[in-house]
Amino acid sequence: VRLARDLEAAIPANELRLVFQPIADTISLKIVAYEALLRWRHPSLGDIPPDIFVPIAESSGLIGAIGSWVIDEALRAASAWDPKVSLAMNLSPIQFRSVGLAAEICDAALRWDVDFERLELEVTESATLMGFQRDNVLATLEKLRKLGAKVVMDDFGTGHSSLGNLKEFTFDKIKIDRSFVATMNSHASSSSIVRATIGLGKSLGLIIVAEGVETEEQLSVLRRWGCDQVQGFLIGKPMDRFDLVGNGMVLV
Ligand code: G
Ligand code: G
Ligand code: MN
Ligand code: NA
Repeated sequence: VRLARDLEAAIPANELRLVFQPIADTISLKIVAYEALLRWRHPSLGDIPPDIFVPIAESSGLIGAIGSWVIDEALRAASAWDPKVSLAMNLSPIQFRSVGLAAEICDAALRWDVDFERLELEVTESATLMGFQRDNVLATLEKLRKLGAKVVMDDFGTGHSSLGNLKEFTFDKIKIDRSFVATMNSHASSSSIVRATIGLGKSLGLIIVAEGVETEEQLSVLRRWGCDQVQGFLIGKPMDRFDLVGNGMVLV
């Protein structure tokens, strides 16, 4: 209750910010996108991880306002990047309850003059599974896809029925959850899952991203298996938008 109340004040109090984590091409290691990740610095409790406060925002109804802030702020940042670099944003399933979500993303992209082709919308499997809003999710994602945005299945492998979702929804990209990547070199089952997911994604014509890549060894295995893109501490940590300048990505 207390955190929910504090979270309500967080936007006006400027306690929320976005950081941006690079996603690179597996072969060239050139940065192809940044994922916007939300951070909250609580005035007395310090940094609260999104795993804690995003669910609070979802259950308290604050995710609408916070999600709108994220969309605007992320597009503002992306407007200063090399236009070849895409912007990945996380969308909560709750945000799809608003019929205005597609229009909101469109407005922000137009306002900040960012091409729709540069937008990657990350949804988790649970988002696509919730029966009562399946149609909403589908309609909204299709609208945005028609305009050129890419739809990404986030945290692949951790949801309920990954394969059913892949069949029923049109995705452009799959992100293999970092829990599989982390144990790839120690658990044969993880490495089989990663390898099979890459093969499955390729046969469906999807771009495959591995998350949580921390070691050269993981990178070289992912390269060998044909994973398209990589994200993780080896490539780069989430950074403040001003620190992206050092990466040569910021134009203005
Ligand atoms: O940045 P970090 O790895 O701590 O993020 C943890 C989780 O919080 C991730 O699963 C991510 O999807 C989620 N998250 C981060 N930023 C946002 C955001 O802007 N909106 C939503 N809905 N979830 C986010
Ligand atoms: O959207 P998603 O839930 O996947 O968010 C990615 C989260 O994973 C972010 O919170 C980010 O800080 C975290 N993360 C990114 N790269 C790494 C990594 O290489 N190792 C670990 N342990 N966490 C990572
Ligand atoms: Mn994500
Ligand atoms: Na993820």
